[in-house]
Amino acid sequence: MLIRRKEAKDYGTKKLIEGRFEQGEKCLIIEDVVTSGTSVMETVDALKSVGVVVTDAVVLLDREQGGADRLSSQGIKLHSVCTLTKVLDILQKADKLSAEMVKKVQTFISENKFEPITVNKRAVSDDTRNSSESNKRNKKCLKYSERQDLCYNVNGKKLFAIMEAKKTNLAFSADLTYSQTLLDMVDCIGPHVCMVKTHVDILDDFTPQFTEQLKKLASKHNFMIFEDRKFADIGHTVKHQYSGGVHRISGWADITNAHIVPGDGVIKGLKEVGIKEGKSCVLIAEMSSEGNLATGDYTKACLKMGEEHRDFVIGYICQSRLSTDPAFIHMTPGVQLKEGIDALGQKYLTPHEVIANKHSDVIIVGRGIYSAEDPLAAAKMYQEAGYKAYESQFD
Ligand code: 5BU
Repeated sequence: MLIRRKEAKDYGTKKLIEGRFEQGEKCLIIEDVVTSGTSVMETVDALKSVGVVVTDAVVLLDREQGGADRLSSQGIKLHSVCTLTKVLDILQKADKLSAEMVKKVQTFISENKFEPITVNKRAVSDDTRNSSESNKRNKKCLKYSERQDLCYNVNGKKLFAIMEAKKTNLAFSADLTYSQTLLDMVDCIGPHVCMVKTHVDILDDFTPQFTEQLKKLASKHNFMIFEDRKFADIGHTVKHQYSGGVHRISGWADITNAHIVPGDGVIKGLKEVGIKEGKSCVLIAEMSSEGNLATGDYTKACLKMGEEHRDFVIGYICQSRLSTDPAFIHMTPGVQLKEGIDALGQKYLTPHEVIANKHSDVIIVGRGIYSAEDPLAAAKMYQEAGYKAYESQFD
């Protein structure tokens, strides 16, 4: 028998899987209740990471909210001892539950189903992108608070929790070149953002103290730090780029990102460093710049890699929602209050277009804030526009 720990003990072997096993051995998972299937998938991932094969899981009660389909799409067959329908039937026949209550529960279950984990075809088909059918499907989106429970990585949960608590889906892209200017601006607009994104390599006066101060501001204002490093090399190299050099990114950035051009070795390399430090990654599935090549099959392959590494990958940089798995967070750069294009091909969409129409989750705004006459007032405007657009999806 093997046991999966929820967290590695901070003493001893630090293993997530306890027990005796040989690589390549098969293991059956036993669970008490399945709702979305997330917990079973986490166990599958932990077992796979140590070379144990899993194809089946047994559950005492299947709440029939889509968990079986989600697991099946990941190659896991779920066998349930009992389903919620059976339990309701037994209780009603034994006069323990009124017909009215049974109906209420059935309605709740049918309205709160989790969609199977699949690659959304909108990733490769522009024709369907604006179709009313796909818009209708996306209208059924879940609230941040509901999605946070489905995340596979602690940083995904944390980001959703911050967005809900601070009522903001605004990420500030702090592309400033002097540390103190950047820190002062972040201190000023910190209450209005869920995340601050940096390009630490454009700072003219970088010192390790800069990252210490940024971390302090992140605690003070409750935002996450995202270093937009865009790793794009083989696994062995990115491991060093992520943990070492002058910037030591894995030590202070909660989230970083990667291009998938090298294949999933880039994710594996980053994961080796980041996962034990509680860090996470987003994959660049699409870009905002004119003529970029991150489209079609490339985007599709990116989503697949994200799903395969969902213990570390929390979402995608993209121009619209791509994955139907509500655990993944979609972040969109190229946002200003007016649509347009800059002199170097950066294309801009409005917060409303990005969140309400394209169903992304986070707007990433740089010059729209730091080049504004009053950056604080601008940040408030973007916060309000982004959050209103999010809420409009539930009207
Ligand atoms: P802007 O000033 O709002 O245009 O800044 C956008 C930021 O997002 C900037 O840091 C870019 O490097 C970053 N970005 C982007 O604009 N488009 C992309 O596709 C990706 C990142 Br990936």
